[in-house]
Amino acid sequence: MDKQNWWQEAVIYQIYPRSFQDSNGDGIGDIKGIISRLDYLEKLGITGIWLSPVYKSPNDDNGYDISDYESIMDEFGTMADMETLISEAEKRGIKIIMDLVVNHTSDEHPWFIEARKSEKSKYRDYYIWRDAAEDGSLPNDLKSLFGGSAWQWDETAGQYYLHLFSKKQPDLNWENEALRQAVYDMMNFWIDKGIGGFRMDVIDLIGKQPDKGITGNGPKLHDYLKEMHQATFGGKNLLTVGETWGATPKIAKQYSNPVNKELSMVFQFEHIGLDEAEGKTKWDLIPLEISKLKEVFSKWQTELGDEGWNSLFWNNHDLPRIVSRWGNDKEYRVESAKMLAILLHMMKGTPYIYQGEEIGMTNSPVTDIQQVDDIESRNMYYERLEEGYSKAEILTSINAKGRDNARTPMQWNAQDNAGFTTGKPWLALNPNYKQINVEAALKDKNSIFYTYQKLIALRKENPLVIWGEFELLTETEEEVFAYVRSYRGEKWLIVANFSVNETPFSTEGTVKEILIHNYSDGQIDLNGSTLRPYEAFVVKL
Ligand code: TEU
Ligand code: CA
Repeated sequence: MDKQNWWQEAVIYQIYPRSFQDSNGDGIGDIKGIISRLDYLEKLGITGIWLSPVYKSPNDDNGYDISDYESIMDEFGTMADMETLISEAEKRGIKIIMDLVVNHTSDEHPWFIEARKSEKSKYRDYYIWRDAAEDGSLPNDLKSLFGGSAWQWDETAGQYYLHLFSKKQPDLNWENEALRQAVYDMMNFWIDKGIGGFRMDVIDLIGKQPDKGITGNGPKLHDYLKEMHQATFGGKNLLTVGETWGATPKIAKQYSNPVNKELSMVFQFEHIGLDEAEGKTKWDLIPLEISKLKEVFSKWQTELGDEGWNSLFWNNHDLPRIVSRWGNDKEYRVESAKMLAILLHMMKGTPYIYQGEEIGMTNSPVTDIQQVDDIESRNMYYERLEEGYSKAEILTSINAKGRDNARTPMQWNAQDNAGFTTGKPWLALNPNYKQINVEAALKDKNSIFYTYQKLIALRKENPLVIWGEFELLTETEEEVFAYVRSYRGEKWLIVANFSVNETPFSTEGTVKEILIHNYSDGQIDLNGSTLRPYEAFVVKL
């Protein structure tokens, strides 16, 4: 594996623009708002921003339904603002990674508007159309990930079109060469603006074969990515990260082995599925088994070897807050948030921090569906009501897993609306912003923020964190996740107690230096000690 890529040493921060910082009091975060917070991000130490979509969009799925890839959503600002963001970030050593959503467009994209009008339009075949079956019924039983059939009857077209997400997100037909070329042209438009790369939304779906019921990992997927690489970012040393729900280590190597000339890395979701009941959906919860988490992470840490690269994340705009999920957002919020950060950031791969994670933001419970904005949660609510679930049951699932948990506005200070907006926020704030906010975190030298800052600094200063081998310690209590990183004769031990209880721990070796510790009173004895609730540390052996 080449060792010269900036993205292997990078730490990326994800911004969900709608919820980050409003600059004009309309209650919606915007690009000027982001620019005003770049100094904060520089202080944290991150070197890249993954910006969730800022393109023109009717917002059926908050920007993941794009109606014009080459202009900016009015609420977010202008193309000039976007160019300022790229250059202001650059001044601070931060690259902007754009969200590339090309599995589908909005149904309000001019391509789709033209496509549905006439079979003769050159855009018709940009999308996936099928006739009704003989008896008028659906082409097949493919389901949308947002509920219901994936086929929508279009009166004007006189055919069904495919939408793996909402009805307002028709799927693009990647078999059409002109469509592929149009996507590459659009990517080059952004590359020419000086961006640092792309995060590729549900990219593993573009090789779909709907008639065969194949959606993920279709037969032509990798051909398309190789073609895209060559036509756009190849040779430009950009970061490209694919969102690939179905990736195994073997598949991840196909994508990210540099010799294959596809992507830098992918987001794999195996760890994310561990609290879902087998064969059910994300809404059907089971408790997390730490042993499974260890198994999944060590598999990914060791199996890619030199033939691929990992991305590391706990959170994004689709997932509940990690401290509420696998930490403890009550008594041990600070300790457990730091524990989770230490555990993840000392692994091999490129870490991603989702906005607010660095101050330990928590899930934001709702008591009624009217408080929910997210299309996925809303669709599921009405579908399950019909299936006979109780409102209470459904709300329990939404509070645990709903996407709005991650989307409540960023908590900047203890003033009105947490300093996010002077107007009415588009989505209610988490009421805990008076305690949990950036201003308070910056004032407290023991805050979660400074743990993230320190972890980023350790990564920048120590090649071991980037390149070192990973080895899981297997002789520990179930709740203790411990591993060793080694590089050129140096060894670091990382220990994390996943339990609210005291847990015994012992291993061979002596501590040469404590590099980071989530309890402030320093002593660490490796030969027979007791870890405190959620205690975590990194030591040089
Ligand atoms: O997410 C892909 C995706 O499959 C999600 O819908 C996922 O199933 C669910 O959110 C897990 O909780 C991407 C984007 O990240 C998401 O925000 C978009 O809604 C979706 O694609 C469609 O573009
Ligand atoms: Ca605004």
